[in-house]
Amino acid sequence: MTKEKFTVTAALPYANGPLHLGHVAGVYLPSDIFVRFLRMNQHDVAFICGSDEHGAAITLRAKKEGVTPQEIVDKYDGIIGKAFQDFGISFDIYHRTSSEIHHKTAQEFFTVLEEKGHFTKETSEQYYDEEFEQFLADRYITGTCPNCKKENAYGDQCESCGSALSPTDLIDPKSTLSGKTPVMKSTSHWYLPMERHEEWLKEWIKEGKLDGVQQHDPSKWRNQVIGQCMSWIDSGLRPRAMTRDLDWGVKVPIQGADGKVLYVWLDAPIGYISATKQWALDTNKNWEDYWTGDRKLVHFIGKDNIVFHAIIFPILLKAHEGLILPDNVPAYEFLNLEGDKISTSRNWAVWLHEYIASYPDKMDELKYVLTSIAPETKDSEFTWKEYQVRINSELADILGNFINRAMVLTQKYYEGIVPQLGVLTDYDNQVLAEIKAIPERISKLVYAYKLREAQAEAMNLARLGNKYLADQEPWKLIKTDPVRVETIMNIALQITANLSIVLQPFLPATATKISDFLNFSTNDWNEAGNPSLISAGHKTNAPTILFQKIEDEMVEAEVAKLLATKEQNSQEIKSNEKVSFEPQKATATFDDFQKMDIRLGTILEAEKVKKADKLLKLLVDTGIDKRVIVSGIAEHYSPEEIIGKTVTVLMNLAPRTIKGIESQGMILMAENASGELSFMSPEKPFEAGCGIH
Ligand code: B3M
Ligand code: ZN
Repeated sequence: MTKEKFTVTAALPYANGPLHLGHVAGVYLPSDIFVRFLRMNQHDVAFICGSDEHGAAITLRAKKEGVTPQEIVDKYDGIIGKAFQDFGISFDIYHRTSSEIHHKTAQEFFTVLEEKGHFTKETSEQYYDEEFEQFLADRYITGTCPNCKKENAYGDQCESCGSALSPTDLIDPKSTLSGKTPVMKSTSHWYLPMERHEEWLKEWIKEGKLDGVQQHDPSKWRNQVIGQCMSWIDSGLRPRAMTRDLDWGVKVPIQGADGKVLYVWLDAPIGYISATKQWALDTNKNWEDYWTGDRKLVHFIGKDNIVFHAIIFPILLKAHEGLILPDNVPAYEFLNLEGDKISTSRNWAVWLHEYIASYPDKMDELKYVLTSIAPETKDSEFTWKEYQVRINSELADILGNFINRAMVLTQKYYEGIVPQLGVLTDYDNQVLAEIKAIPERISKLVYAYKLREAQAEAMNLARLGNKYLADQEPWKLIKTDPVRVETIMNIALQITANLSIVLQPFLPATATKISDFLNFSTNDWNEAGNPSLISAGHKTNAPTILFQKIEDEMVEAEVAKLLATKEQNSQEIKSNEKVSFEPQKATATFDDFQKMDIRLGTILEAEKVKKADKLLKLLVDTGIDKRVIVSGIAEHYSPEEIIGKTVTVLMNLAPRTIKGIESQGMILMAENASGELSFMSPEKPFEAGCGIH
């Protein structure tokens, strides 16, 4: 394998909240596995990350917590950075976009593009919140997504379908600050005319070529990445504002641009470059070496970041000139949690720092489970039950069991000394052939960004070992054929040694433990596949148990914790309900009111209307007659519970035929903010027919 150069980035997490398992499974763990693997193959690698500390994600959080944006980023940068360290994500640098070097780098970048004529300055009407005296971009504005029609899409993107948006795309836009419908107001900004880049982008994304020269292999790009980019390009690229009217961010480096900062999606990816600069300063390197020449730039991201990394940042990099464009943008889908979307605002998440605090000796267990279920090509789901099953029946019963048997029997039979390899059977030869083949299969999968399958392949080596010992039963043969047992144990120890290598990218702590047991260690991937890694006569150590089984109590406690969150959320929703009632309607005259005949009526009969989920057919005693009324309350009341109730009836509403039934009037209901209904029943036992005036 030729040695290559890689700059690997992991999406900069917003310093507006802690990390949850979705972030870990879909960005940080896969990038870490990839990088550990590259390092073991002696490629030249820089692994870059840091906190994204600008943009509305930060300022809105600060407003919510009643503190300054600086306090927010300091707090969460600390929590996130520590969690990465404790969990064991092996960044070369974890930097911050609030740093001086970043502000300077981003401003210089902007200036280069401005001077080369890559921006246009335009004045336009933008949404503005009059109450808060602020323009509304990005997360300051929400509305219905024009693509997937889900509510609460942001002004820059929809988190449901991942599409990138502009505020004016939103249906029924509302200010996040005041909750009100914004007005339009004029302001000037620097725009990136993306449409100028359409042609080369198409060729580059679909064919991997830039000016006819092959840059990357598009068959290695995930379908959803190419698909999302092409659908964005095909729907027509438009100029995109690269500056904002805000006071938190990187100041626009142009005179007279007071009160304007760089768009967070302009400054954040440049954060990869400024972090590289800082790292180069710290370690005596040239940062340019990591952003120029024959180096592969790889961005690990979540699917909601695709267009920013595969379209906008490449435009900026190319426009700047001299910098490399990404070789691949492995984007991950979303990880759900126990049947629901992970949500920071609803606290529906397993927080990494909390997991670490609760289970400080179970990092590899979590890594294993998250890689096994990683949302590589479609959304996937984490449940505590699956966490338990995978650890108990895979890590403990297969890997742990095999290693323990191999090491314990070596202690027992040979006082820890590796025995001789003797005459080989066909079975032995098959096993040795597999030892040779597996590392190559893992390599292929890792280079294809199929880390889930790659880890499964590494586990296949443990499966092979476990089965080999179970089939050969050295514990029985030791009495009848001790010479044969030497060969079996030698092979079992070769498998063990190979596991200490191939597991390293995925389960680094476990691999180290196995190395300690064996008293053998290498971090050179090329040594894997060798069926005689450790020689006869080598002294090994007594093992300890690799994986404790996960008890039902732990699963139950974690699920209970989540359910408590759910309960708390629904309480909060209830207590927030007072907020949004309809404003008063236009004035009605006394005559208007007099026209309406409203009386008490008693429900005599009630039944569901066929093929209509919402409707009940009622027979109501109105004092003057018994009449049929169709009412849309079936989702709130069952027929049985309302028979006999005295309610309020609008008598002289023009009859309407609903689902073939003529409805002669309407039952009046009160409705609260969450859409619950209540009858308007008399406070005293008044009878049907009484008028309401
Ligand atoms: N801060 C992550 C997110 O969308 C965003 C990534 C920036 S990477 C340059 O949650
Ligand atoms: Zn959408």
